Amino acid sequence: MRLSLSELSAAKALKPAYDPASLATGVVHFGPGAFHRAHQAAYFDALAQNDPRWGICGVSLHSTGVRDALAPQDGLYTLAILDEEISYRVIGAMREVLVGPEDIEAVFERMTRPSVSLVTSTVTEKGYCLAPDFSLDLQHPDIVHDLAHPQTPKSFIGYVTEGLRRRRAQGLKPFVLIPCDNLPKNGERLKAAVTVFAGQSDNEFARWIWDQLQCPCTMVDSITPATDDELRTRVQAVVGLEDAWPIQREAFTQWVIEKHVHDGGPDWQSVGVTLTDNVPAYERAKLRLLNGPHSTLAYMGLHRGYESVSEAMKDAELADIVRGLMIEDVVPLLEAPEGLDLIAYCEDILKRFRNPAIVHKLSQIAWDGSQKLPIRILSSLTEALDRGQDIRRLSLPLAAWMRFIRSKALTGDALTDPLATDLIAVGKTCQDNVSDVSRFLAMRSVFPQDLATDTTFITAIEAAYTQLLTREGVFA
Ligand code: CS2
Repeated sequence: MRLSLSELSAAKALKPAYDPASLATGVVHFGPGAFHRAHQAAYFDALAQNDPRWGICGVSLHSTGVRDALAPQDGLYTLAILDEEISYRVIGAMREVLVGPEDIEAVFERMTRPSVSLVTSTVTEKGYCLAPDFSLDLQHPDIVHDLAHPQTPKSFIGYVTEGLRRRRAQGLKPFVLIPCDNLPKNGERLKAAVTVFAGQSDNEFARWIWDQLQCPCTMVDSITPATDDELRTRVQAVVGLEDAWPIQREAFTQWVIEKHVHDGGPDWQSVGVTLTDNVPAYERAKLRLLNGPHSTLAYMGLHRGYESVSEAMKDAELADIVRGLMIEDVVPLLEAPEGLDLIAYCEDILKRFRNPAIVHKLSQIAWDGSQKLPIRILSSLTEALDRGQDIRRLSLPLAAWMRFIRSKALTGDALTDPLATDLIAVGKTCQDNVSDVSRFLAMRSVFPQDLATDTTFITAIEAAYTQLLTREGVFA
């Protein structure tokens, strides 16, 4: 028997204490992948217990997978919380999933409903089509396409802008736009990108967006490994119903949203969302103390032959490198958000990394390194360099990433990265000696000129690269 509204009562899991079918669509979410369904959808599900206005319409921009899995299940899926305690919960907030390219007008119909006052996104770093300086990349092929064909966009930016244009034409207020990706100043940058896009054809419209659109910055956090068949089997055994796409995550979850104006918006605080004026402090701490170490474990751990985060954390030397990087290298660069002890925050993160109840694949975290490393590691490294701090340890993940690209180029395994073609081309020219470093540093889309030509940086990165080549990455 498959999970669905008619079978819901049979599910041996925590069930929605409301009728999912009665929810109104209040949110259009772009990118209804695992992270969204583990994180924001769980908050909307909690809101729905008391307020039926926040049902979600998910919009996939590329694949049909989520729609095909969830449509026969009436949008229901199981959230497995795997930690010291294990629990299973059926989420009812996802009311429908549309596939953008198949149903563009339906997407705009949802975006222009008066009941829809929120648009959220988890489209990954690359989904915002930004240049290395975080401004809209007007050369990006999807942006070029969308500027020429605004009614049939391909990019998230194109959808949002056209949705806003239609709302304005119908005399509706803009929706509140809440990006939920690991991008510094995500709200500020998204708003700037949408305004620039609109301004390419209509300055008045761009001004309307600039004046009226609320696009708060956010910090989102919950470790969410990709779904695999093991999880499907496990969920079916425990819940007693087949579920084509359950989701797993740790117990910890955090959502911090910049204070903003949203008349009649959700009662965020009632479901544990933090509203603050100081999102940058949370976001910098999280990007640099969780995501940076994650990427470090990914590239260094793969180099040492490990598969998952918890396995890599059992390597005492690697765990020491990561702890040192967090506490000695990064913490001194940060301002603590109010009431947060950064050292305790680091220890909690290290404990989360050791969580034996989940298998978080290093290869999953290793995706899109060209987009992630500048935000997660280079940001700290550049500041450490400016302050004259030791940057040898912060250079290790970058050198390990270069080795990772080299090994992909050698084996011919697929590399998931928007710059894959360029990276593999560089990887293929590697000589497996220190001269490889300069080939990577020449990539301006990853390493800014000032940094790439700094002699202290070059020396540190070459030393780290040599260390990885000659020994098992011992850091002395
Ligand atoms: C991870 C994140 O895959 C990755 O790059 O670092 O997805 C991480 O698990 C989340 O940001 C945790 O909130």
